[in-house]
Amino acid sequence: MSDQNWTLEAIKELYETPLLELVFRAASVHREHHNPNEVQISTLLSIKTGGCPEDCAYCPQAARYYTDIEENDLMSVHQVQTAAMRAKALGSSRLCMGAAWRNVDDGAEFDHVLELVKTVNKLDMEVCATLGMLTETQAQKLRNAGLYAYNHNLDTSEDYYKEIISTRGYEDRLQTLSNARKANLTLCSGGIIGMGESKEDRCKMLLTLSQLDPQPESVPINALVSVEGTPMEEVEPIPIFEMVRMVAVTRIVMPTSVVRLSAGRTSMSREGQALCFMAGAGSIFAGDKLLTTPNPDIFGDLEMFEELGLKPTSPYAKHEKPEIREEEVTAEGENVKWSRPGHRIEANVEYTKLGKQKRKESKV
Ligand code: SAM
Ligand code: DTB
Ligand code: SF4
Repeated sequence: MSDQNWTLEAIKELYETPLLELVFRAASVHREHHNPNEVQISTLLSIKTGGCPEDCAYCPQAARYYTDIEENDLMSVHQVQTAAMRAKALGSSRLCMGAAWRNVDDGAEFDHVLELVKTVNKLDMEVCATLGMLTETQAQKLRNAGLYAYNHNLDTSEDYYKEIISTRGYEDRLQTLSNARKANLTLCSGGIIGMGESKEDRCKMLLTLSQLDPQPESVPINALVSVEGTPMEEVEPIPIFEMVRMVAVTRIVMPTSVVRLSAGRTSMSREGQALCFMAGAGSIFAGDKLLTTPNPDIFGDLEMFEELGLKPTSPYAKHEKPEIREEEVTAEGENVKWSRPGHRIEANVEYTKLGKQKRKESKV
């Protein structure tokens, strides 16, 4: 069976396999394509925090919810360089810069992001960015600045997407992934489990990801971090064995991708994480913060690596370092229309009202 030929039935069957059998199969696939003793350390850096116009029900950075994150404008080159150098010294081979934007707008802020990308590229780290929706021209400019990967998650199935976000459509996500691919960027795209979706939704998301040709080089699996003030604040953490299962199925369905054990590690034991590595996770996000929420302490993670005999992966282990090119990129015939589905998600609408009310009260 070629990689893109998975069916929903086959993925669901995998998902229902007895856990230890599933982990064994995933571990076997992992060994065919990856070094099981290497795990990439990737560091997240929120270069622009909060104030996002979107209504993603899981996200503490959506302006309409009442969360107590610290909002920040774009970071300076110096701030980013300092953070990247520290991350590199502690074993990170990738820096992923995140901005709380709906989409990239051309102009001074985007030009500044291009400078940030060049700065990190020159440190010989894999540079990844997650900036929201992107046109092909913008993707090309990022590539010329030395960007290695673009993170843009599908997050869940197309059906369930409509239950968690009303301000954009699934097709926008797929379009951005295609734009990034056309610009020769590697793709990082995965999702979140534990948002109330069904197992079938998880399998459907994996099916869609597996049908991308080529499949994404990196697939982050996040466990929902339920943040107070978001519509998902009361959602219970996903059991660890569901996470292991999801990692294992992802591993089998996309055998050459790096599966990233992403948000949610603060609620996982070392034993739980070790099972995820066994099941094929080949990367973690490290550093005491993800974008806005806590993450395990890096020294604790390095101790865990020591205990498990894991080594951090070197940068550009699979693909070449992108050169910085000073070429002009001109948009030709690009007609960008992102969707505005505008359906109502009652829980989000209620939280938006509550957020506004609380903000008003805190101003008086
Ligand atoms: N604004 C851009 C976008 O939406 O693509 C980039 C930043 S956004 C915060 C990146 C990803 O973080 C989301 O797609 C989602 O998968 C993940 N994320 C956000 N909040 C999360 C949470 N509370 N728990 C787990 N993952 C989360
Ligand atoms: C991804 O899949 N997970 C990371 C990264 N890609 C950008 C983000 C996790 C964010 C968790 C919530 C927060 O810290 O704000
Ligand atoms: Fe904005 Fe991204 Fe958060 Fe959605 S996930 S609210 S687009 S920062």
